[in-house]
Amino acid sequence: MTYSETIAPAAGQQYHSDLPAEELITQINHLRREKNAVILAHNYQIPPIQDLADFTGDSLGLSVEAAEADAERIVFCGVHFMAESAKILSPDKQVFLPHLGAGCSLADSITPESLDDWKADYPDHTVVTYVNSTAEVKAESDICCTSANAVSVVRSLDSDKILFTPDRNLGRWVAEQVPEKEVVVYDGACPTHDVLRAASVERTRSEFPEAVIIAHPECREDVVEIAHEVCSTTGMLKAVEKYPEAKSFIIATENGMLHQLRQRFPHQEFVAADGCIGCRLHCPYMKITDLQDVYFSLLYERYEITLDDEVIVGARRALERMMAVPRDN
Ligand code: CIZ
Repeated sequence: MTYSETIAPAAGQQYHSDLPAEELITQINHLRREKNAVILAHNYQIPPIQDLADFTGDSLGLSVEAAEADAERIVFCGVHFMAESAKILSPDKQVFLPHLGAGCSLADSITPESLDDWKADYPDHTVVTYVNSTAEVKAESDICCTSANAVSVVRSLDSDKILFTPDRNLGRWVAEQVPEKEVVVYDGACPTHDVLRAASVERTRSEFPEAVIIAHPECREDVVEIAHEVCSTTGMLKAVEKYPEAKSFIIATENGMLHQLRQRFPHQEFVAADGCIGCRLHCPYMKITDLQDVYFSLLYERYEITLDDEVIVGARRALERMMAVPRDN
């Protein structure tokens, strides 16, 4: 069977292909050329998807790459808010999310309505919203931030009163580093990061006593406190370069990151911080997309991300304001 012979299922039916992985990859490669599409894979995606992508990285970096790419279509292998960010930065391109089940509980923890209610209690505060949020929430915010630039963004603001949303762990970490400002933090969290405790990391460390511990700032305080480096997924790739002599690293973030690290640094060892091959550091939403979803996404041009113009304008303003902030680390 070739890509053109595949029959689209009736409405409500699951798309399914019996093609083996190698054939799916062949068909994906054919389709991406035919459709002038760029395939993006977040660092937390399954390894076969990371391996076939044109670009791998964090959500904002990928959206910026896609905006600069000479492509008509973007297939974003990640979660829903990430594909929205790509659409916000490339409103004239078609953006597709291969699996509609790829949501994000952290992004869903705040809605435009709950943000408005919260803002009403703090009328003098400036709203800083982590990019792990819906486009509508971004559009209601003063400025966005990533886990890489959150501290610089908060420092850059004229205001000393900040509402930080939606991640309470990232917000607490930012507040600790910018003590001169009042940072009121929303009570959302990424369940994949929030489940990890220092005790699990210590158990892993007992097997790798010399390991460098690298943690994502979405982790809880007890984990961040014992880490040697605290950074975004892109920051982790740079952090490893600081330790050319280190034999092993304990990685406290979603386990998809281990694949990127092992590819880039094949002579060093990377282990999941929960000590059980990353079984708890597993985001079900990030892992829901597989090769056949990418194939059907290209073949049937689904599931297209559409956003109201007003939302695009508001969210883009918050993202561009963030992108104009110089990094101070
Ligand atoms: O925004 C992203 O890409 C996420 C979820 C994490 C990171 O640090 O790259």
